[in-house]
Amino acid sequence: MEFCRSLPKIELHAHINGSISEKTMQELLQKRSQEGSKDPIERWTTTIEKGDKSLDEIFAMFKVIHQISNNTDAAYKITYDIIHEFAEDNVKYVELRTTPRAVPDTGMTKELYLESVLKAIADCEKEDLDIIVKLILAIDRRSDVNIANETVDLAVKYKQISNGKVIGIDLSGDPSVNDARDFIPAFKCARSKGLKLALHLAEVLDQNAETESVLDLPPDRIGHGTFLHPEVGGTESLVAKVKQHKTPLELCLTSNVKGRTVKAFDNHQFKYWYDMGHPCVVCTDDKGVFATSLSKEYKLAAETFDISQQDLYQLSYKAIDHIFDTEDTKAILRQKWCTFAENTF
Ligand code: 6MZ
Repeated sequence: MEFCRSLPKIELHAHINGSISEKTMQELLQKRSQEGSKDPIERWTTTIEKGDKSLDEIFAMFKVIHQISNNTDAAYKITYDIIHEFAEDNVKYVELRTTPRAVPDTGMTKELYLESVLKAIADCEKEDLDIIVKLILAIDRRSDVNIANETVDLAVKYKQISNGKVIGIDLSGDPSVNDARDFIPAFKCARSKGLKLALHLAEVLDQNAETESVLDLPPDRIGHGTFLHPEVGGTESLVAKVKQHKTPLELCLTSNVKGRTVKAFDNHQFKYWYDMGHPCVVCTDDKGVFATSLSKEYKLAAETFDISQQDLYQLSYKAIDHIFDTEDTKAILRQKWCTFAENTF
């Protein structure tokens, strides 16, 4: 664990409202009760520490989290705390992702929400933390095409205003709902405006047809890709497309096992792709909800798949190739990794 903690790391798949730590959640709840809020939420149990839950139960948890993070102050605090927590875990570069959200009751518009998140990122930057933070805007697949187009417009607008902090579009949300193909025009529009695409694909079984079409874009990265390969219900054709484009996979071990889409760690799709030398990036997904950290995920990967310290270092070093930021940022990061290697091996 000590090695995994000291290893410089890249986090490319972290949903803001799933990454809230227990500490932040308690502080937000305390503030609410001091303000006399009459919420039904008395005691928060964020994490799935003991025993796993189905994806349905996990999505129900997001609804509860969203009740607490329903105002701009909370959005700011959550983002600010998450960045500090990743920095403490030796994450040197993080791409956070979030779904723009409006809550009329508290006066929070999608714009005000994003401005709070971006202000937290900017304030952390001023503190000289040793971490670079970028933002991806998420399209929730439960929403309709008009909302997806609005999200792309917001990403374009805030990419400019924030001087490149917003760098991409994600597709996420309950994977059993709707069809990802409906959003292909929105993805193409985003790409034409200089945004990268990090899309959740094949997170659940029986999505081969939509996955096949979306892979033709192709996306710049794939979230999960749990059911791509034939052994688990995917197809050779899906695998061929992912391999042809060398599309990196964002892999979240704890999330998939706790969410019961993968039976056990040693069944995780990480093994299939890593063993063939395909680009794999270890990520947390929702470090709060799943009670994990990026260091823990590296340790899990090392223990489960018998990866040496040198190979673990390579795994984290190669993640730099798959960030959405510029070549200049990649060069800065590579320098940090080389310094670590010189001092360690
Ligand atoms: C799909 C997920 C997810 O956007 O409010 N989200 N979508 N699969 C997953 N695997 C477990 N984990 C999180 O963060 C919370 C939202 O992220 C998406 C869901 O849409 C969830 O509502 P934000 O910051």
